[in-house]
Amino acid sequence: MIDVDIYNAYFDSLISGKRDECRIILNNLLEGRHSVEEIYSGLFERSLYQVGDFWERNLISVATEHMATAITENLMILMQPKLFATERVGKKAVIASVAGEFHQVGAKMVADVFEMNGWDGFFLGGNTPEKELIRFIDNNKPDLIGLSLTIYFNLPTLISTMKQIRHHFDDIPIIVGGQAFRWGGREEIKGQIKDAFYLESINSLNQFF
Ligand code: B12
Repeated sequence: MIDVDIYNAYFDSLISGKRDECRIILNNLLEGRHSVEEIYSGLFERSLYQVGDFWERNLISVATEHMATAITENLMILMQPKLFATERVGKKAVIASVAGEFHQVGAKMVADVFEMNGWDGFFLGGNTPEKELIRFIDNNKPDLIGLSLTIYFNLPTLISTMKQIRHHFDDIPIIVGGQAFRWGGREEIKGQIKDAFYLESINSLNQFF
């Protein structure tokens, strides 16, 4: 667990745009006993959720929220030595957010967890057009597909994308996750698409490793 004072110092630096201070705090945590998962959930996820909360309450501007997200995405690059140190296992996962879904940090974390466990984690980012996703899957023949959803209104797009994937590829398991499922949708996934699963968090990915 990340010390509360360290977290608070990081959060203050993040919303003040002090990139170098964020970097120093992160590097100290990486040199200490903190795992990638702890940093992803206890530092990056927690701070972005707090950014969202501050934005909702008008305590920070949209510009500050954009800046905090950009800083976080840059800091995630510093995690790379930890991610690629693992021996490759010869498996591939394609991870994306569907068309209309611009939130991509969670999906990137999922792809990183696969990389850290020796898989090739192809990360396609946010707002991935359905046809392009299908084409990418066809070209790369992954062992698993992961889709991330944050905005509940994008659920119909997610479901139609999953149906298209299943239409073209009968046997590649699909996992889905993200904050949208706080509002519902888990049953639709389970009932409508073969070999499709909702996963609560990145910790649930351990079943694949
Ligand atoms: C950054 C941000 C944006 C950025 C995203 C940029 C980017 N590069 O990703 C931009 C500016 C695009 C944006 C836009 C919008 N946003 Co926004 N955004 C956020 C913010 C502040 C952070 C998102 C984030 O990265 N969180 C951190 C990641 C790590 O968390 P995560 O996605 O939940 O992922 C974790 C788990 O869910 C899980 N997971 C995620 N995906 C998957 C997939 C699988 C397979 C698995 C196993 C696990 C898994 O693992 C991750 C790690 O633990 C959130 C606040 C929040 N609570 O998250 C608001 C938030 C999500 N946004 C919100 C809103 C309303 C919007 C807009 C509608 C605003 C608007 N009026 O335009 C638009 C919608 C755009 C769209 N169509 O997608 C609301 C949503 C409210 C709701 N009830 O749905 C939030 C919660 C803010 C708030 N407090 O109100 N946003």
